[in-house]
Amino acid sequence: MTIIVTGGAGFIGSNFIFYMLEKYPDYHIVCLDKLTYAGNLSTLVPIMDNSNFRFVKADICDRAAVYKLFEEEKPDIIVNFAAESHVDRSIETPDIFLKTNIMGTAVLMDACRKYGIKRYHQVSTDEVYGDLPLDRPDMFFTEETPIQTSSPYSSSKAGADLLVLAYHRTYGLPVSISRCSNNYGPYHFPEKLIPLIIANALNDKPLPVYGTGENVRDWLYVKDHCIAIDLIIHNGKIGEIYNVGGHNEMRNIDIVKLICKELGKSERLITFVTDRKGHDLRYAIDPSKIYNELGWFPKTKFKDGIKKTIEWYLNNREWWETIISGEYKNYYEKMYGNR
Ligand code: NAD
Ligand code: TDX
Repeated sequence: MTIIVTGGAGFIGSNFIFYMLEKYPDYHIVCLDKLTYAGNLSTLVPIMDNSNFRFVKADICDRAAVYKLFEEEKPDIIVNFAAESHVDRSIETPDIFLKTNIMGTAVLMDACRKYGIKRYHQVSTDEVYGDLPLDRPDMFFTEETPIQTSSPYSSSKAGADLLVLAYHRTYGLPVSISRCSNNYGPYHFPEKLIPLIIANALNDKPLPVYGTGENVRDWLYVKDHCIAIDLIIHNGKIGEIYNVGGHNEMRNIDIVKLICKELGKSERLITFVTDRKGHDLRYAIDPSKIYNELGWFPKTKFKDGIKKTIEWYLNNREWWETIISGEYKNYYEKMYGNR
C-alpha cells in the first residue's frame, strides 16, 4: 500500500505520518510538502532514514511535479492535509488560500483521475459550517448542516470540499471528506491559540485573547484525529463526509487560564486584544455518524491531552523557539504589535 500524504511537514500531517508508519510497518508513505512557513522538515528528521518513508518537496499546485510523483509512486491513497490553515493570515492575504486550498486540491484530484487511485481523502474542517450561537448548547454541526463560511480560510476549504464532491459525482472519483474540529498536540505551529499561549507564558509575555475570550471551540487531541482518518481511508464509505469532533467545548479564556495554572504563571499575563474580524462564536461537532459507522470516538480526555501537550512543549523548546525567533517574529509584530 502506497499513501501520498500532502502537507505532512505540518502539524496534523506529521502526526499522521508518525502514526501510520508505526501502525503499518509494511506501508510506503510519501510526504509531499512545499515547506511553507508552516512546514518544518526538522519535525520529520526522526523518520528520514526509514526505508518506508520518502519526502518530496513540491507544491500541490505544481501540476508537473504532482504528476511526476504519481507516475513514480503509483499511489493507492492520497490524504490531502496541504493547506494554508491560519484564519488570521487568510484575513490579511486571501489569495494564497484560494490558490493552495482550492486550486491545489483540483491538481491533486486531476492526478488521481489521470493515474487512477483507490481513494482520495480530503482533510477538511468544521469551519465550513460557519458558527453556532453561544446561547444554544443544544445545537451541533452534523454532516447535513449547510455550508455557511465566515473567513477567506473557511471559504477556501468549503470551495475545496464542493470540488471534491463534484469530482466524485462528475468523474466517479473515489473520494471521502473528514471535517474536524480544533486539534491540539505536539508540533502545533505557535501561531495557533494553544501553542502560542504556552510559548508566551513560558517566556512571560502577554497572552493575547481576542475580544472577550468567550468564543467556544471543540478541542480534539491530534492523535484522535489521525485515528479517525485511518479508519475513514480504510473503511469509510466512498463519496461520504464524516464529522470528527472531541465532545469537548471550551471557551478560549478558560483554555488560557488553564494553561496559566498548569505552568504556574500569573493570569495577569492575560491581555484582551481587538477581536478577529468575522470571529466565529462557537464550533461544536456531532460525531455520531463516524461513531455509528466506524466505531470512532475521541479517546484522549482534554485534561490528559493538554498535560501531554504542555509537557511536549517543555521538552521540545528548541523546536518552537527556532520558529518564534525566525521569520515568524515579523508576523507576530505585525499581528499583535498594535492590537
Ligand atoms: P499546518 O499549517 O500546520 O500545515 C500545513 C502543511 O501544508 C505545511 O507543512 C505546509 O508546508 C504545507 N503546505 C502548504 N501549502 C502547500 C502547498 N501549496 N503545497 C504543498 N504543501 C503545502 O496545518 P494543520 O493544522 O496541520 O492542518 C492540516 C489540514 O487539516 C489543513 O487542511 C487544515 O485545513 C485541516 N484542519 C486543521 C485543523 C486544526 O485544528 N489545525 C482542524 C481541522 C482541519
Ligand atoms: O492569539 C490568539 N488569541 C485568541 O484569542 C489566537 C491565535 C487565537 N485566539 C482565538 C481565536 C479562536 O476563537 O482562539 C480560538 C482558536 O484560534 P486558532 O488557534 O487560530 O484556531 P481557529 O481559528 O479556531 O481555527 C483552527 O481550527 C479549525 C485551525 O487553525 C484551522 O486550521 C481549523 O480548520
